[in-house]
Amino acid sequence: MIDLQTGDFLGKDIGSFIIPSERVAHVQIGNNLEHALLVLTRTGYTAIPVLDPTYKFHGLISSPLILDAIMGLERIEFEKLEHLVVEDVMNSNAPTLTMADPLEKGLKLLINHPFICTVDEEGYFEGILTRRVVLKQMNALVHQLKLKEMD
Ligand code: 4BW
Repeated sequence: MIDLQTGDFLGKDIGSFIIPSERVAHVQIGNNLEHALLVLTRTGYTAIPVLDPTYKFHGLISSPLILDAIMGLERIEFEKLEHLVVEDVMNSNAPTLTMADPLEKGLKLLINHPFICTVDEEGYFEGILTRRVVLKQMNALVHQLKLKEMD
């Protein structure tokens, strides 16, 4: 919860707002697209992080990227799912944050992205900052400010 006494919501480190890596669904760079589509479908998420076996962050994979990769001229080429790997298709230009970044930086990035991956200084994956978590905190802040106004 945001503390109104100490204030400065936007200046807070994002560390306390992230979903830790062990609770984030992910795939590995060498997995085939069939496996990635299974993970996306089973978890219900539209995009998830791509890591290597040492947990280094490499990019994001999403259902639209997978569908685009198997889209033929006249039909969806489902047989490609087995042969293409995540590394061939993922978005490797996704922005990242570090735990020490201020929430303000995360907030700006979340305007255009539903979640941002957090990495350490060597690029190892630490977790994600999602729109849901930030909006929940902001909603609580607005509510507290409203109650304070009524005092
Ligand atoms: O399975 C779900 N469980 C819950 N609790 N909420 C879900 C689930 N699937 C979707 N949602 C809700 C969340 O509010 O729909 C929003 C959009 O989902 P998305 O993007 O398009 O799949 C969710 O918003 P969010 O929590 O702010 O999450 C933003 C995005 O972050 C999600 C997904 O791409 C990613 N994400 C969130 N939690 C994740 C995750 N990726 C992997 N593992 C997780 N635990």
